[in-house]
Formats: sequence, structure tokens, C-alpha cells
Amino acid sequence: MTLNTAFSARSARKPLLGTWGAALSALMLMGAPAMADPAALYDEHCSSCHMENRLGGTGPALIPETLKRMRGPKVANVILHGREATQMPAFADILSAEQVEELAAYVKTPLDVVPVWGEEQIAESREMNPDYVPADAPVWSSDPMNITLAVETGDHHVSVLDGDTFEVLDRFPTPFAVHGGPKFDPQGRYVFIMSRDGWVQKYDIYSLKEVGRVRAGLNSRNIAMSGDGKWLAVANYLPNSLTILSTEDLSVATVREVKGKDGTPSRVSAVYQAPPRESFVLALKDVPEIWEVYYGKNPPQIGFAHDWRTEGLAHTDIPFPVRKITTPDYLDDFFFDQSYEYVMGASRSGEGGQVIDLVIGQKVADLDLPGMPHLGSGITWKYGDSTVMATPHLKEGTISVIDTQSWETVKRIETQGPGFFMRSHENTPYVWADVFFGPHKDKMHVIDKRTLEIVKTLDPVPGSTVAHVEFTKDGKHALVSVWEDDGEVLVYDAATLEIVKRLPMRKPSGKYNVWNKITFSEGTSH
Ligand code: DHE
Repeated sequence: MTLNTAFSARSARKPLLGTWGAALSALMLMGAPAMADPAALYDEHCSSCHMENRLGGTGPALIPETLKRMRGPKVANVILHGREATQMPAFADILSAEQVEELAAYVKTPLDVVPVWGEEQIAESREMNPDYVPADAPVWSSDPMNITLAVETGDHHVSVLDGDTFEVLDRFPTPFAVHGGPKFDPQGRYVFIMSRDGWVQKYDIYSLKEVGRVRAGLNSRNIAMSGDGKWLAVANYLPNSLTILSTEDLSVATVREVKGKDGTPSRVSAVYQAPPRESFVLALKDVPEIWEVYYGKNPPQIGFAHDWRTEGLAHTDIPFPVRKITTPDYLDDFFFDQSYEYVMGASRSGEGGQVIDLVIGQKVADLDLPGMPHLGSGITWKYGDSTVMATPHLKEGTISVIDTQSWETVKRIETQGPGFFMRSHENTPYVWADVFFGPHKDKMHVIDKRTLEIVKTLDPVPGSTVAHVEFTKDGKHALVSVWEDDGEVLVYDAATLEIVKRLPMRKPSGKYNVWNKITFSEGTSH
């Protein structure tokens, strides 16, 4: 039995009465003309893979939280024609066009009740790979610090690359729809990968084997690794919670229900680690607060609520106390300065930003950041006597460069369209920034860190989306994704800006170099 089918067999739960079902019953009572019952269609055609409760089994969860975030073909189209490279079949010969539309509308209807997904349910979902035997040493001879992972979203795989030869050492399946950066343990041996359906997968790079997986949430945002490598925090939208897992065996350390100071429940937009503070810092979607969850042995006495005596303890003796900091605005995306004292937050409205000092728990500056900055992919570098931080914007063709001492905008670099990701490296004078949206999505800007000017705009595959860059350990090569179904990763010489190798891949998205990630290279987002 595969890991996924094992999960689906065990996680069958009673169907929930959807709002569609209720509306349909009401219409029938009123004598309205008979129409297809989408709930019945769902039960007949979809539930065996996606489960009666629509929360996913061998197929992904079919709930609006997942579907509206999913890029690519529209839901009705997937029902009609199936999804390439997955087990999703085509229903064009089985269902009428009207039935397909109704089914598509049904799966986009919110669940009436969000099922309980606490410690017990998470623990139940945990599946360790029975074939996994840890190798004593790497089963390959590459430089372990230069291993680079490439996430291939086209068919939900990760390729493990040798960062010197670019040979593919392994290509393993991931849970459906991976999002955010995978997180390495501090030694760079294990990597943790999260999917939007809340699955967390642990993979052993030395053995080239999956260790296991667990469903930490029903709809999740991202994960963060504690500085000591012992804990993995999972930010969830559904339910409104933060799950903390033991990295050793994926067991649940604690699940924190997220409610603001006044009891308002909130989705967790993102979680980041703040190693010098021995804490996780949470961006919240629905309450104007930042949360800090302490994972050290001796929690600070000031600011942290010590209600952990009753709610925090699981099988671990770490209390995970929480500190709730009220902020003047809703801040749902973050960037930290290098000391991890200051959090730069983007306001939910996308109109600006604020700097919060985590030591005093207060706002210390405003940031001029219109056009929805994507702070999660911000980077820093030395600029003159200061350090600047740069971020792309999702709604404007600009990159903002901000001085992290004065918090003033040093420059707005005009680009050929809104971008998603930026990367650099200590050993290169350049920043690479994509243009993800609009007619110039095939462009990649190369910006000089010293002058803040665009020095070259690359256009390697005209018409194809070109996005996300990662450097090799020494910064000599830059890996660029051609973000298409029959895509590729282009290996550039980072000095000459010429392509030196092309690696065919299925819709590659992010790439992650072990060394750059575990050393917190200033050119990479954390
Ligand atoms: Fe992401 C990282 C939020 C849509 C691909 N994205 C992140 C992070 C956050 C975030 C907070 C940093 C977390 C981390 O790595 O630990 N992303 C959001 C959104 O709020 C947004 C705009 C809407 C949403 O759907 O959630 C969004 N993201 C997307 C996409 O549509 C992308 C392009 C395709 C996809 O996979 O869904 C996408 N996001 C990524 C990638 C990273 C990421 C590849 C990791 C970048 C890195 O280099 O670390």
C-alpha cells in the first residue's frame, strides 16, 4: 500500500452536508425543476480519491481554500479533460457539460463545518516509510553542501541535483501542490517539504529515501525549522492553528489554536524562524497581531503567556509559550533584518508596511511599500555603509530597495512587470529578479547591487514564464526555472550570464541549495 492510499483508507470520515446539498433539498421541496445533484455526483465519481468529506485522499482536497490558490487550468476543465501526469481521469464522456459545471461549483463551496484536526488526527495521519533505512554516509559522492533541490510542480516531484555536475541523483514524488521553500535541518541531511493540503514530507538526502509524511493541517501555508533543528512549525489556514512537529519522527509536539487577544480566530499566513531568539514568529491574516512562539528550554519571563502548563504540553517537555504582540495594522507577510530584532511587515491591504521591534514589542517605523510587496522573497546585501533589503511587488513592476537602518526607500527599480522572486549570493555583484506577471513574464532582470541599475534583461525562452533563481554554493552558477509543463532549469554562468547547461523538468518552480539555505546566505529568502 502506498503512503497516500494508506492515509485515504484510514481517514475516511462521514460526508459533511454541503450548502449545495441543503439548497438542493430546499429547491426540491419547493417543486423546482429537477437538476443534477452535485453532491450525489461527487459521491459517485470523486469521493473514492478525494474522500467523502472533500479533504483529500489519493487526490488533493477539493475545497475553495485549495482550489482558488491553485494556478493552472480551471476546475471544470480538469474535470472534463483530467490532469496530465496524475491519476485524475477525464470525465468528458461520462458527465454532461451541465453536470461538470455543477460539480465544479460544488467543490468550490466552503465546507459547512471545518473538521477537527488536532493532535489526535494529525498523529493518525502519520505514515513512516517501512522501507527506509538510514544510510551511514551519503550513497553518492557529490559535495553534500552543494546539493540543490528543484521542485517540479508539473508532476509533483523533487529532483535532487549535484550542484557541481548538475547530475540528477534522485527524483522523488512529493505530496500534491508543494508550496514555499523546503526546509533543511542544520546539518543539511534531511529536508522537509510542505504541500498546500497540509502534508509534511521528510526526505533523507544521504539515503535518497523518503522517511515519512504527516498531515499537519488541512490547508497550510509554509513551514519553519527551529534553529536547533528539533522542531518544525507548520502555519495553517485550516484549521486556524500552528502545528509543531518533532523533526526526528514527525510526531506532534503541540497544536496551538490561533485566536487573537480578544478571542478572534485567525488564519496563520506564514511562520518564520528567528534563531537568535529561539522562537518562531507568526504572521496572522485576521487579527492585528504578531505572535512569537518560543521553543527554547527556558522561556523568557516577560511577555510570554505561561498558559502552557495546561495547553502546551504534549509528549515533550518544551512548553512553547506564546507572546502576542498587538500591531497597528494587519501584517500578513514578513521579512527580518539580520539581527532578527526587527520584523518588516506588509499590511494586508497591500498599501504599505511597518517595522516592529520584537524586543520592545512595538512599531518603530513605517515603510513606503505600495503595490503589495512580496516580502517572503526579500533579500539583503551590503550597500555602502549600510545594509539594504529589496523586495519585488506582486501588483507593480517595481523592486523596492530599503535601508535597514533608516527604513527609508533608497530606490524603486522599475521592472518590466510585477515579480515574485529575487535571489543573489555573497560572491556575485548581481541580483536576479523575475517578471512573473504580464506580457514580459519571459524576462529576468539582472541588477547590479552596487549601482541598483538593471545591467541586463535575459529572455532565454521567448513566450515562456521564466522565474525563480538559486545559486550554487560558490555563487558561480545561477539556476533559472522555465516555469512550463515541458520546462527546464537553465544553468547560467553567473559572471558571463551565458547558459551553460539545460536540465529538462516538469514545470520547475523553486530551487534550494543546501549550503545557501543552512548558512542563511544573504542572497536568499529565509
Ligand atoms: Fe508563494 C514562498 C505566500 C502564491 C510559489 N509564498 C512563499 C512564502 C510565502 C508565500 C509567505 C514564504 C514561505 C517560505 O518559503 O517558507 N504565495 C504566497 C501568497 O500569499 C500567494 C501570493 C498566494 C497564495 O496562493 O498563497 C503565493 N507562491 C504563490 C504562487 O502562486 C506560486 C508562484 C506557485 C505555487 O507554488 O503556488 C508560489 N511561494 C512559491 C515558492 C516559494 C514561495 C516557489 C519559495 C520561494 C523561495 O525561494 O524560498
